[in-house]
Amino acid sequence: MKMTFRWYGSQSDPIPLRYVKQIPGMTGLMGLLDKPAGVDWPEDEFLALKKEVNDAGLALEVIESVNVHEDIKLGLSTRDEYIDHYISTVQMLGRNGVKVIVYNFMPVFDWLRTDLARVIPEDGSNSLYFDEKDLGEMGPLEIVHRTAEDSRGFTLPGWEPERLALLETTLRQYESVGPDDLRKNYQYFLDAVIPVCEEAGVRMACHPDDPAWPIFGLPRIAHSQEDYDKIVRLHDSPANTLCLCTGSLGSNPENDVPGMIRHFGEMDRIGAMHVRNVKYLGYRHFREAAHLSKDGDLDMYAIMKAICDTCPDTYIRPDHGRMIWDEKGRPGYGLYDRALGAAYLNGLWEAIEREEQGK
Ligand SMILES: [Mn+2]
Repeated sequence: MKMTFRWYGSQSDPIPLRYVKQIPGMTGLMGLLDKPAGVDWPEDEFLALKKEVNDAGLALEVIESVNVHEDIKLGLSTRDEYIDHYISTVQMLGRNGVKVIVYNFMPVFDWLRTDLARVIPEDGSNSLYFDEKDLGEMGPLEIVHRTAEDSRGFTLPGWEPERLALLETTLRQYESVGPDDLRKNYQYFLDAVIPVCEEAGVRMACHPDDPAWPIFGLPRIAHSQEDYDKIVRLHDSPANTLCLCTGSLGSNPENDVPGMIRHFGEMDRIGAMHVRNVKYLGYRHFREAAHLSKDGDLDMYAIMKAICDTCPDTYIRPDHGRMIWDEKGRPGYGLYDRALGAAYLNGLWEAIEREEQGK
């Protein structure tokens, strides 16, 4: 297991890289360039990022948020140009040492919450929170504006201003796209990109829908084991993998998260993992919790054990954290609670490995 950390780049992330390096057991980043979907990533900018990260003593083998353009998901005739850009980005990342690209195929909305700073009454910290009932009262446009206001000036992943400007048009375009249409468009994308990944030594890792069910009547096709079985079959290749995000999948208690890790780990279809905990508050109602098992509803020991047993070499990162100790930062992406999360996951890992060695 290689422990990594999401970092937004020195221009927009208040956390210095040396702080990241000082987290025990931290080996590298899941990094990104802040580019709109559909753009061919410039090599010079990536090389500058890579140098900065490597100079801090960290690896840059996983890249996140190489976002898939909406025209590809919609299957529009303009998609081929955007797929060409994607391919060129994959080739560029591959020749510069990147092993895994984390992405998603969610229509319009990336991850979604109804409150980005919900106070946890027990200890006064706050975390990201979702209650479907609140969505029922707000239309998609309203929730987007509220999210933008709550993010304290930071752009949230998947909520780039360029995309939001087109929101109404895009929502209308999806009215005629069902889950099977979306899967067909997904297959078209994978058929073009995966052979390039195989040559470039890169694995694509699909992040699940978050929360793990359809919203606003939009088709969503990546939130259960059954969904993921279909995705790995769309283009059968060791380069067509998943980024199992325990918090996203775990937002739906019907998902057996450790079981899913074992299922896809044994198939060698896990390219990366996001590991965090969630607390159920009711039907389609949850908040993000500290990583510790007893603070939420996921069995973090069982999750780490499943990783150790079936995909022990994968990249993982603590996913979102709470805001604690009065830290001011991007919701979900503060330093302190993610560092605590990494330390806790490393502790579980050491115990599991020792146990294995003792057998
Ligand atoms: Mn995640």
